[in-house]
Amino acid sequence: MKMSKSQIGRHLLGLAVVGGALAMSGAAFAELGQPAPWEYTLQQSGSPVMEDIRSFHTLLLVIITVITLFVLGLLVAVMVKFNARANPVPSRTTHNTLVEVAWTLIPVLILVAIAVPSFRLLFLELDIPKADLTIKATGKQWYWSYAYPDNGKFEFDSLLACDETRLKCQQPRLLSVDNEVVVPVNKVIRIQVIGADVIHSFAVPAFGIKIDAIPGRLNETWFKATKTGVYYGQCSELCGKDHAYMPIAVKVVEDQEFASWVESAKKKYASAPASTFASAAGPAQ
Ligand SMILES: [Cu+2]
Repeated sequence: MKMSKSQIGRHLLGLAVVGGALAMSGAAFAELGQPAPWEYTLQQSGSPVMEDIRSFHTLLLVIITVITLFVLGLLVAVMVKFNARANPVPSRTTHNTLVEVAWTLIPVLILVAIAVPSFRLLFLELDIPKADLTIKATGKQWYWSYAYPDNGKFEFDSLLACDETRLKCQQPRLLSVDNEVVVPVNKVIRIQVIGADVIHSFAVPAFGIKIDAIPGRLNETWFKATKTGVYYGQCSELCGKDHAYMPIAVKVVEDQEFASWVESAKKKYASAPASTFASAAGPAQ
């Protein structure tokens, strides 16, 4: 079948419209704490740190766009005004003190303007506030184990719940786990991260955290979830054949629900510490 140019044009336009609509719908249905199809921005923030990461990202995007447009404008001006036809007798200027000082100073000022919020953000991430709760996450090939030293020292394993062999699973595929980490809302949670065998990385995008789990070295980071819900993350350091199958799921609940979960978890995990394939208290929503 041969298509005329206008037909091809219409097909391309149709494709663009469908693509655009898909992108918009993906963005519109983005759920807090998990990625969405066609998502091209950062995940919605679920913690103050991620809030700051997002606004820093937006600031950089504005700066880089202005610089790119400015340089593009200069290039176009040079091409139009100073080509051989428009400007047959070129100027022999080789130095201009004002311009040279300006193109040295202005980039320095831009870098300083970027450095100030950048360092503020780094310190916010690294300076762990007084923690309300400490959890230890251990990366293993290929699952995570969590310990609650403040709440009765229980410990449990968290394994992938929905993989490609279980397509009927109602929870997000490759992200949900059998035993979620449960934390109270609006509390500072300190996460201590370590690797048991190789290097893993504990990352939850909506909280703006990503920290390596290194054998023999205890790393720590923190987050404060501001809304209840389930937040998903993944191991973010290539750690072997099942690297893609060791997700992280953090369930943020109200204080009361957390207290009752602790009581049931203490009993549930007391007899079989760090058991494998212990079934979850309930499915993730
Ligand atoms: Cu890993």
